[in-house]
Amino acid sequence: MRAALLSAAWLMQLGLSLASPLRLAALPEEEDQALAEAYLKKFFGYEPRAGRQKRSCGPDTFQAKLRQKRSCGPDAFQAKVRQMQRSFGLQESGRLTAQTLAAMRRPRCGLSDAEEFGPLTRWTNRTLTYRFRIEGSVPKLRPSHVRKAFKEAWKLWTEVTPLKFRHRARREADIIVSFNRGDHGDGSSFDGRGGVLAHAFQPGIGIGGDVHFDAEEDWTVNTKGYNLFAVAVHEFGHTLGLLHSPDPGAVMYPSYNFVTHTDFQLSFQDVKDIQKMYGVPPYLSLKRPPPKTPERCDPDLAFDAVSRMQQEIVFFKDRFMWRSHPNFDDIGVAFIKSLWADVPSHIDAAYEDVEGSAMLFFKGIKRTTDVINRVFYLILLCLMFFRG
Ligand SMILES: [Ca+2]
Ligand SMILES: [Ca+2]
Ligand SMILES: [Zn+2]
Ligand SMILES: [Zn+2]
Repeated sequence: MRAALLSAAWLMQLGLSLASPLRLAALPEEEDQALAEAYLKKFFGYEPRAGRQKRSCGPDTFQAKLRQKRSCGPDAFQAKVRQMQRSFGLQESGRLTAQTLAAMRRPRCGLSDAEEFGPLTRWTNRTLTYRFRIEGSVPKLRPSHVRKAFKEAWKLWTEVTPLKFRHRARREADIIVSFNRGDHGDGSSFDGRGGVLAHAFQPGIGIGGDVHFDAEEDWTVNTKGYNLFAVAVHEFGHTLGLLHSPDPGAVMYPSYNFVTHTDFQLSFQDVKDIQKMYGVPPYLSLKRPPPKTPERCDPDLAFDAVSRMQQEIVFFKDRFMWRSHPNFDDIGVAFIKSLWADVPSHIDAAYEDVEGSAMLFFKGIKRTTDVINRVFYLILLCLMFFRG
């Protein structure tokens, strides 16, 4: 009985895994190419060949031909794909792999990854003021829920810096947070449901530091739709001056990580980056240390668990899983919670129940000298061995 209390198991039906990013590669190639071109144009400053030819592909000199090849030819497309892959921490192949296309399909922040920001800008004040300006309606969300989500999002940043935020109901403020639709006058139109969810401006006067959320999204305060708190944490990072991070565990990754509220925290990289700009707070009161993202190629990396899942082999470590599919040569990293919201991080074992089309996860077996626990652990291992 005691051993059972120390351990917890999660049984997850595999139907969910069919929504995996790897299936996306089955779509027709032209569709993928069109998606990639539109994406790279929007976020990485890619100029497709047809548009370029009229303007710059004229002179017949060697240098002009070389320039033309670089900016107009397939090399330019591949270079942009590589740049995009670098931004997302993917393998830089320059090819539209399944993982690359999956990353392009994820809802994301509207900030371009190709913009030249120059030196990082930061606020000189340590106390910043913010205010909401709600233009139009925010579907389904009560103003009190909106305020709470924003307050909690600020808190993650103030916990690790000497910064303070003060809410202002009426007077002007450093940071104006608003919900906007379509073209809202700043040259970066919103695109309706999905795609770009929000964008923010770097520190500065006027529009500087302001945050805009696409009012047409299905904003929520839970795991359905798009969690306002999760998106706000990322956008507030930009408001403070942070750029995107290629670390898939970072809040500042270009696409959002939607995990449950209680599991949401800044990563080691986020904290390092923000403290580089603003320093450390007088008292550090973090309940949990900010998690580092494991490096796939770290020679000292030991996985928490490895299991088959249909055709794939899945490697688990901390909050993450890597999925290796026999038909694709790139291995995708994802949060375990992105597929199974109830499965905790740092699991002890996982196995696929082929007959039941389910995955079983185990966590919480204490590896101590406690005999009962050891026996229970062995039972679990045997179960895995014979049924797997
Ligand atoms: Ca949108
Ligand atoms: Ca402002
Ligand atoms: Zn962003
Ligand atoms: Zn805007």
